[in-house]
Amino acid sequence: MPVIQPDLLAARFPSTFRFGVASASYQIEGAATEDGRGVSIWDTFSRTPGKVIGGDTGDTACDHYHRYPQDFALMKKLGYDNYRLSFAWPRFYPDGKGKLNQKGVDFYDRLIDELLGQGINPLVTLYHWDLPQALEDEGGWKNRDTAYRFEAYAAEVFRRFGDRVQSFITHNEPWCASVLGYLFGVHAPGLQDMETALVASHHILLSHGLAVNEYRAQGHTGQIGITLNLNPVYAATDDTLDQAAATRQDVFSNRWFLDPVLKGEYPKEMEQWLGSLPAAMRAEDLPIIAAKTDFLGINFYSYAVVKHDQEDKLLQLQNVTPQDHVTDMGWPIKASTLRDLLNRLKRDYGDIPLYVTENGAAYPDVVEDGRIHDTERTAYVSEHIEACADAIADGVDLRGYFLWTFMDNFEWAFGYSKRFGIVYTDYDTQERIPKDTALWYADVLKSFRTRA
Ligand code: IFM
Repeated sequence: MPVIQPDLLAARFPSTFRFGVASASYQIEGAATEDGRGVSIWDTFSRTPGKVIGGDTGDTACDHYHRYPQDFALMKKLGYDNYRLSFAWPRFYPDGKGKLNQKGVDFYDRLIDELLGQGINPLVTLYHWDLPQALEDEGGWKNRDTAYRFEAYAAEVFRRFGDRVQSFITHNEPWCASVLGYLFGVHAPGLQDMETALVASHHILLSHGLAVNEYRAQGHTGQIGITLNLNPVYAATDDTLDQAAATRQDVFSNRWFLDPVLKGEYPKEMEQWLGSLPAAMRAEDLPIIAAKTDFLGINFYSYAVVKHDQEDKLLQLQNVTPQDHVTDMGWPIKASTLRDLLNRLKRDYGDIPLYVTENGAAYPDVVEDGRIHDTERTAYVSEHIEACADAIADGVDLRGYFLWTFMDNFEWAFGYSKRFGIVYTDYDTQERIPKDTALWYADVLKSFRTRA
């Protein structure tokens, strides 16, 4: 599919639409021990041999902690005027609770002021996976108390930043935090237990609802929501067994989180599949979890095609998604599935305002004469922005699109081996080089701002 011309693409969006770029604290900041920051579960996990490719850690990452003024100046130069970032809980509360670390607060004070000074609008995520290790030592998200500690941290952030930051996201991808972290063990804290993952997911969602209620109680006029990573699922055939397999995968990947947040209930299929839910997933928490949000954030990367397979232990299915068109992560690409997903959300969950809070692709970039010709990434982004425009034309209330990610950074268990940035990071020199996609996206945003 050809890359669509920036002005033609931009013309398809309403003037209120927010285009931006996204990032997360542990992936870019570095300065892991500076100014009183506490240890996070990702410090512990990445320093454990064998957990992250190449033994990489976020100790230095993009050194954004020291270079944010230059990074924001580059954003401004490229015309990116909406920026989704996350705050690191261990900078506020090194032990997750107790005494506030003033130097951590001061850092984000300076950072937010710098952003606003550059005319860039911040959207702040409170939790993008860097749980204070001290809380993990007390059980992490499987301990109900962590939800109340999160509420206290969120309350402090809202009090201090609620005037300057108009958009907050409570959690980023609770599916990853609980399933990758507590069931598959490939993310921090690296546990492998189904019941623990279920309970962790419930407490994360509880903490989300508590934070939303706290935001309202403080009387802020901005907006608050949650970001879920969603993966549309298709059955390989019309066969009823394959259709049922697709439903199971959809419950596992999507409805486990969508239903409690937007409907105040867990999918009944979960109980059929698991026998019963753990007692710690208290039914009386569901009205809190379903606290009304102002929007739903969606992180979208790929899709899945599945068929029934009795031999598979977890969900009795096999992933048969075509592998002929994949990114460097091996994630299959089909942009029309984003349009399907956005329409499905409207159909099944009502007309809640939606944001694509992440979308992007990793490719093995090479610098040639100071340029990075990342044509595959440009095509990926162009097709997906077009899918957003199609969904809006279908009547979906989509309000924004945030590209993942501004610059190459620490890609969790893949360390620095995967590059998702539209700006190239030279990890030896910390030089930033805008890739061709960054320049193309700058043109889209320029056309968007100046269109008739
Ligand atoms: O890098 C991650 C991000 O932290 C969360 N969403 C998916 C991205 C790519 O894997």
